[in-house]
Amino acid sequence: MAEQPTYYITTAITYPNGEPHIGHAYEYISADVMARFKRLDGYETFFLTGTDEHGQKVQQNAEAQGLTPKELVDQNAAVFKQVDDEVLNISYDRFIRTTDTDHYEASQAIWRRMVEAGDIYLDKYSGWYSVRDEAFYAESETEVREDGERYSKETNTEVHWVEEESYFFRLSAYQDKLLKFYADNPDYGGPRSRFNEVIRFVENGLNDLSISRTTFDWGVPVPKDLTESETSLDHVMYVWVDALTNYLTGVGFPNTDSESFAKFWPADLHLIGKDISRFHCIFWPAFLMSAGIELPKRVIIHGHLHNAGVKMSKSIGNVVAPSAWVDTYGLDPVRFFLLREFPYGQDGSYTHEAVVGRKNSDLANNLGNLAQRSLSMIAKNCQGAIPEPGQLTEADQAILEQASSLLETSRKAYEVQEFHKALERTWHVLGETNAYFAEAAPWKLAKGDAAEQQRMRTVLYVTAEVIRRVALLIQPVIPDSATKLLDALAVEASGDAGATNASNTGPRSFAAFGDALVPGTPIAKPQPIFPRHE
Ligand code: ME8
Repeated sequence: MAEQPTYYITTAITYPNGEPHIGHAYEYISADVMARFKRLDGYETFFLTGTDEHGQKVQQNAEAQGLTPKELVDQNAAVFKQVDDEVLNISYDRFIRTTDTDHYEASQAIWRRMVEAGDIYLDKYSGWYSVRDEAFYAESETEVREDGERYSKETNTEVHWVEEESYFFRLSAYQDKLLKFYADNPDYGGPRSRFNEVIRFVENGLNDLSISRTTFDWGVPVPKDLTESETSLDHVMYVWVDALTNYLTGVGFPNTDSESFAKFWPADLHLIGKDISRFHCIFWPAFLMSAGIELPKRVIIHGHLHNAGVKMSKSIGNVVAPSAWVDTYGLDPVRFFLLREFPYGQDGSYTHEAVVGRKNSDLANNLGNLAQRSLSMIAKNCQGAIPEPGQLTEADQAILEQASSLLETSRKAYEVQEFHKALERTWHVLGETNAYFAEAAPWKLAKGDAAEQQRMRTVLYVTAEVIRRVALLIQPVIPDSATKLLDALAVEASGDAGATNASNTGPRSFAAFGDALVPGTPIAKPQPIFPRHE
């Protein structure tokens, strides 16, 4: 038997400072959709997500709340995990926390490798630091504003002057290697426009990076045996060194002989937001080159979501909790809206009207009505079983071919994370099928002679077969509704042969895409699956 291909996908790990918002949900859901697609397409998939728990920001927040940092992160990480598990139906394989014991070991191991490569040295750091971003900025990247404080121009967060002993990573030595790597691997970053911004930044030259801190202690300790001859201070790693290493920890590093590491490293996809592209496209490959570890294959950079065009912020009070949306619209409509509405990679602005529009027109009308009408007719006019089609006309064949092409179209779109394109094309085919159904008018044929009744059976068969193909392919996006649809069509669940019309029979592999509905299979009177939002 051919070896099963593997796929390793990660999200950014979130700072568990506040509550998850719809922007976080966007990232989790899009990674989940990608992971589900690969699983259904036959890949052994490992999906990693979690929380980024160290750093000055967490320590300061904890102090402000009268908690220890560990108490704060225990409390908040549980909230993020609960949203993944109970609100968004995220099919991750591991929820990593950077306070997990194995992660300390992994972070110290990569540090040792970078020391062995001669890329880490002790010096003094003086410069501007944003605690909010956990990032260092050159003076030219900052400006003093009206309130007299200094801010990062790019992220509008306040920066403070930091002067302390620090270990440095020789990032400057990696400029040429990185540029060569980008040239050799043009798909490393996507979409191209966002990757180009990173490349331009590297072309302008790189400074060495401060990678340890001594003025607080909430972090992974720099291995003591390496430092005792050089310094009397206790250093903890700069939070981004340990944060990025989570992707290695998740699959068993430093045990590079482990089965999971051998299977899943290098990662196939890091899925992240636009504000952290430099960390993933510059620092991360440089650290890995230094440590002699293979580089990930791709980083996809998504845009940020804004509430009716306004950036979400606690002070404005326009932060949307994922559970609020799911309660209002239902989970599958929310998942569908997020992936269909915004070209992946671009920023997006959402409104109540836009979500309702997608829910009602795309889901309830174009898909829901078509399924409900055709399946009701099968239940009523075809003795409750998938009908036997007659001779196919050109129109029948054309619509079936359009539906057949959706597997390849979707694969191509998913490969470069153009989720919106896969869905756009799928709904285009549904639009054509609606037109085909209206034109053929099977409800009129039902009242006609034997030939017309045969024609009705053919039209109903063809329509149901298009719905089967569409339902298979949209399982990653709307898993619950697609499963109900496949149940209603009595499509066998993978590995569950013989199941007919049982409810919630689980996912169906894309391996079944090329099959067809079997005439004579009994189906029950359909229940509506896609309610309208009133
Ligand atoms: O950056 N719309 O964590 P984080 C879409 N711990 N995505 C958004 C968003 C919005 N409005 N706001 C934030 C960190 N995000 C680090 C990552 S990875 C080794 C360490 C995205 O909690 C953001 O772009 O600030 C990022 O990808 C993720 O949420 C976590 O952001």
